[in-house]
Amino acid sequence: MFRLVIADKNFSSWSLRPWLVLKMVNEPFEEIPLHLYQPDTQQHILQYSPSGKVPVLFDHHLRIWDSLAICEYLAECYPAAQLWPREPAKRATARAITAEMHSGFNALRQNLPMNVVLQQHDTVRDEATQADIERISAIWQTLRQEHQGNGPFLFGHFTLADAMYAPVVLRFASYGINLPPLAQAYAEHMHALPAMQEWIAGAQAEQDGTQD
Ligand SMILES: N[C@@H](CCC(=O)N[C@@H](CS)C(=O)NCC(=O)O)C(=O)O
Repeated sequence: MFRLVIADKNFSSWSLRPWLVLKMVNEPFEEIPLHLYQPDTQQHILQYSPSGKVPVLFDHHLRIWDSLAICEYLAECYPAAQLWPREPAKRATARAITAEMHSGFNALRQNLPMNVVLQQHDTVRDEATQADIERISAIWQTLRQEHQGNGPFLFGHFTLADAMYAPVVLRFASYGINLPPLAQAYAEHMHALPAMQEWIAGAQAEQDGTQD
């Protein structure tokens, strides 16, 4: 059975991505939860992760750190799920927006950090954050326009691109970001997925202190 080391569901956007992929392919896995922002956080993470960051996936003796490397591995483990679109042009676009998320949107990350239980709709946004929001909104709107007929996800069916943007769906909900209609419908669909609801419930339980 896979073991996935993650951090707090309320805060750990990088953990959500591979966690969601495992849920979407219906693969049972053991979850190893760690806590961020504690004096011994780094020490605990280093017991599992050579980079000092989570998530980390264990498949028997194989250890994979970094959310995108884990997602890529899962795409290879589950070819039938088509976690990358089958068609090369679509796959290239999916990889481009995935890379854009993995390596960019720093202003959004810094200024609108994931905090699942937070509802703070009056945040003042600087120019760089607003530009990140507009770019993501345009990505979602354009892809949904193109793939409307093929299903509710960015490329019709669920792909790694949806997983990479899943934390942004939660951020936009927390900070009350307005989106154009197709992008908004996409965000609502993602938010309502049973796996996303499970993650949200986990974040709420952590914050209520009902879960360690
Ligand atoms: N590029 C890494 C980033 C992982 C990352 O920054 N994880 C955060 C939690 S969301 C972390 O481990 N922080 C702990 C620390 O820096 O002490 C990935 O994609 O997995």
